[in-house]
Amino acid sequence: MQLVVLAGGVGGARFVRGLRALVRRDRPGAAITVIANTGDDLWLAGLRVTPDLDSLMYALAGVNDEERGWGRAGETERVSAELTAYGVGWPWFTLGDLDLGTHIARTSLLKDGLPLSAVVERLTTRWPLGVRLLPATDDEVETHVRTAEGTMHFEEWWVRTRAALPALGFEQRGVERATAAPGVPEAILGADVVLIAPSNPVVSIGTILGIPGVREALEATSAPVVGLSPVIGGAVVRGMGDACLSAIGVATDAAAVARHYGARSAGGLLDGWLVDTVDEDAVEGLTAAGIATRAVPLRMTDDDATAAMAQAALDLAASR
Ligand code: FO1
Repeated sequence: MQLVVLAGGVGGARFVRGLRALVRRDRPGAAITVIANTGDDLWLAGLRVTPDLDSLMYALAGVNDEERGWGRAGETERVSAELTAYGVGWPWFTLGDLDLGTHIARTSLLKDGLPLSAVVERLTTRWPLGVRLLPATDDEVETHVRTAEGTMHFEEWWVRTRAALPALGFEQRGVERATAAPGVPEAILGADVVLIAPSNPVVSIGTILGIPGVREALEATSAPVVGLSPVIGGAVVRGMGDACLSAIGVATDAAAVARHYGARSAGGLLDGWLVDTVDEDAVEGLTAAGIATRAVPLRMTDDDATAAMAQAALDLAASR
């Protein structure tokens, strides 16, 4: 069974780890391919930093800082302090010493001419992740945020301003020239199920969907597409995704996000959608709109809870 997941960083990593646990326990023959958002990526201190790929890699390798959701466990920041002393990089965007090892290795391989997807493959051979990790694209497509103070890289908006500056719009710099990374369309077309992780619908999932070739593959695949709501009881579970949703005029609500993604039968993305039990009242309306919806517990409190969510998503996909 070929499972494909579209995922961002922090929420995506938690979800994929639970899906992997489910597969290892119940479906050992299944394979998982993760298509990761690369819109948060940036050049900083001369290094290529890829936040969502790194959150996924570190979490699946079991070396992530579980508390923060990004970076490495047991991190130190000696080099970062030196960079700040020299006024290099962003003092408010900490690159830990172990994390810098990843960025230096990635940048070195990129400079050797490897495309990002080959770099990811090379870096992840260090750990048995149990999934295939693919960047949505090998091209540099960075999310920039338009604000009243001007346009800035997503990471500056997200980390320096804590998404407190109202976002007037998002732009994917270079997306018109980009193509999906090798293996991405094939994975989607060959999938038995495509899952949309409970990641940021705008800057993570939305960015992946905007990469030329991705949406076409999603329209063409015979696989059912089932998403899990990143919004529970009118609030995003982590992060500041609500700031992104309001910027595009979508309410921070489980049903609104599903309608934003759209029903596949009406030219949108979703065949199925999982909402948390507190959002049970959304089930009837969404199902009537062509998005088969079920209400199940969606809090990823641990791998078992997340595995149960993943099972519910696979059950919903199978019922299509
Ligand atoms: N997030 C923060 O809130 N503060 C930081 O200093 C920070 C540094 C950082 C360095 C590398 C990296 O891969 C991620 C980092 N993040 C930091 C998290 C980052 O903003 C998120 O991983 C995503 O880009 C948003 O979900």
